Amino acid sequence: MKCATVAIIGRPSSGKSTLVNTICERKVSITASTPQTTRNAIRAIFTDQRGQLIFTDTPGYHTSEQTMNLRLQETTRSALGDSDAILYMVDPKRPAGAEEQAIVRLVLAAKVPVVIAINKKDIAKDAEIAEMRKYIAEHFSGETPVLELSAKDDTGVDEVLIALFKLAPEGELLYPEETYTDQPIEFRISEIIREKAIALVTEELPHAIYVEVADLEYSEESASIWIRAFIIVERETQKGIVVGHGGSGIKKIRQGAFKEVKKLFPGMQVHLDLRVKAQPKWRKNSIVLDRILR
Ligand SMILES: Nc1nc2c(ncn2[C@@H]2O[C@H](COP(=O)(O)OP(=O)(O)OP(=O)(O)O)[C@@H](O)[C@H]2O)c(=O)[nH]1
Ligand SMILES: [Mg+2]
Repeated sequence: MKCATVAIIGRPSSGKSTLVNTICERKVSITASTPQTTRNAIRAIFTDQRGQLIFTDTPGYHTSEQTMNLRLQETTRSALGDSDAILYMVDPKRPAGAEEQAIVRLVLAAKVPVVIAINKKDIAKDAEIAEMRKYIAEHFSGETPVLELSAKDDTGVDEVLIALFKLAPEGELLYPEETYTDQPIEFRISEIIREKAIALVTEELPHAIYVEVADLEYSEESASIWIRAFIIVERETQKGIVVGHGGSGIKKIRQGAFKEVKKLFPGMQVHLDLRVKAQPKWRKNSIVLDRILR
């Protein structure tokens, strides 16, 4: 049996969370078309007859000095330090710049085996992939596996797993076979709601949103669960954008989230109550950040 912990690192929006979802064949980590979606180190566990790969999906590495961003960078760096291997994901649609360079430095400094995944091959032009390969060859040894894939279309993903199992050490499974994540249920619910809220808004607003599950009440008697959650924005004026005309926005978020949250509680009746509130400057508030960026 083989068993390895694998940190997935890459720039925001390179497709890290999409990949773990494809590998685990379910939503383990939320995704969005806007960058900087993942805010925590998210475990995604894959097990088959070869053994177990314990992935850590990390926040996209973005070089900015803002308080929250520095915390996200720290989360990513510590995931790298704790891993047997790194899966370094690049987006060939975006030219490598200073940010990519900072990631290359981190990856090399970790001194663990690396597999490089050139993602989005379904939309990348041959010239863009060639350009990315050239960049990689300038920084990594010729022995580093470089694979092309589409995390979205599930092409080339098996080859990534093969490459990772090849370098994984022998070891017993760390998690039971059927486990695919270790996220607490409140966290999963809040992430699902955040995904639906982010999908609805544009520009800077996705970054101004966090979600908190305030109440989770089980009733065994009626096989039901009551969930009360807050979607929190930074300014009063942003509340209306989330709520939408005549409540259409919040209704859409609730419907989308409800469908997925229900799957987490099979056979139970789910009640999902969503409220929107503003909390000025939460992204600089260390009490909030400590709570949501565990
Ligand atoms: N065409 C195409 N789009 C992809 C592929 N993989 C991911 N995407 C899209 O890229 C966007 C970002 O995907 P995510 O998986 O959220 O990216 P991420 O690297 O986790 O982003 P952060 O959490 O912000 O670091 C989404 O719109 C995905 O649908 C792919 O293989 N092909
Ligand atoms: Mg992500």
